[in-house]
Amino acid sequence: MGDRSTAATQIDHTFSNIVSCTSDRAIYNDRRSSPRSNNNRVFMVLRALIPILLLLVAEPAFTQFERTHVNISCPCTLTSSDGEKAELAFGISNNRDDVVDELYATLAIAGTRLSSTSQMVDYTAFVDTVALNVNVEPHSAIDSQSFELDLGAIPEGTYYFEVLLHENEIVGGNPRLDSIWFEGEWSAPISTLSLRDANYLIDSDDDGIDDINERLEGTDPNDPNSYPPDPVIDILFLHEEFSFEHYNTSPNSFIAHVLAVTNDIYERSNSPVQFRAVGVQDSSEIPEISDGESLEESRYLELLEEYDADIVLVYRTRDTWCTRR
Ligand SMILES: [Ca+2]
Ligand SMILES: [Ca+2]
Repeated sequence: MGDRSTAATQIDHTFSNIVSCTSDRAIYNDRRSSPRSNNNRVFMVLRALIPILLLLVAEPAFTQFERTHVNISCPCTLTSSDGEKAELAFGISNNRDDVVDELYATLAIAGTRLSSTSQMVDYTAFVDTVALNVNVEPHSAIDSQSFELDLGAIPEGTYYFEVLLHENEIVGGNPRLDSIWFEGEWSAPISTLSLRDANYLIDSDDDGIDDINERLEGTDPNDPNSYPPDPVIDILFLHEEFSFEHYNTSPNSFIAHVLAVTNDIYERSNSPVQFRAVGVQDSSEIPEISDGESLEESRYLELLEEYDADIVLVYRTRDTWCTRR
């Protein structure tokens, strides 16, 4: 029988394992969604899980970093005075050993448009691509420059704007060097635009919550006494039918214990986030998880909605890389 701290460490490690076995799915779904769904709770989930997510994404992220080494530098702005032409302004840094002289920027939109049957449907599109005509010397940067784009005929709807930086004129299929999102939704048809990059590091009133999330949550980004309540992450736990058999306890008891210890650890770390189980189901009720595959995205989203959960975690004992015996 181990002492309390050893047990706590082990249980926390177990929870980390639960998260790590499934959070790749969470990242995938978050990346696939437009910023419309990137609400504060999801953001808080990801922020709370950053140490674990870093482990998961470290290898591909580092690979990408090594491959690109050419980045957009902000502040970045996107403005239009007539809804037809837009002015895009940003800087570029080149950390490569050679000159970068063939760059393109593509403006993209993601959001919802009005369909022919008068329904709002998800919509993403490339709006325009512009050759930047800049030379960026090795290991140097150029200050913000302006580039003109055509907004064209953006369908009626509401959209977020993204800029992709790439080296080949055709953006599709080519690896992008970098990309940034602009803050806030904008309605089309567009008469004017006035956007700046979504920077989650700006916390004007220093209350610990960045300005963007304060605006999303309806609190005052300039008043340190106005801030959102501490986030609670609602988790739907799925597990194989006999996953917890070897712990000699019921799944509900095991998960409740894991959550209690995890919440205690976060609280002692002064991290204002708490985790809460909103459901525990096994593979007899959710048979899709019994084959070792990830949930289909549509099923994942269905479960999120059904349980009003922020994240779905799947606990398995027989995964090749998540084995716990
Ligand atoms: Ca703030
Ligand atoms: Ca505030």
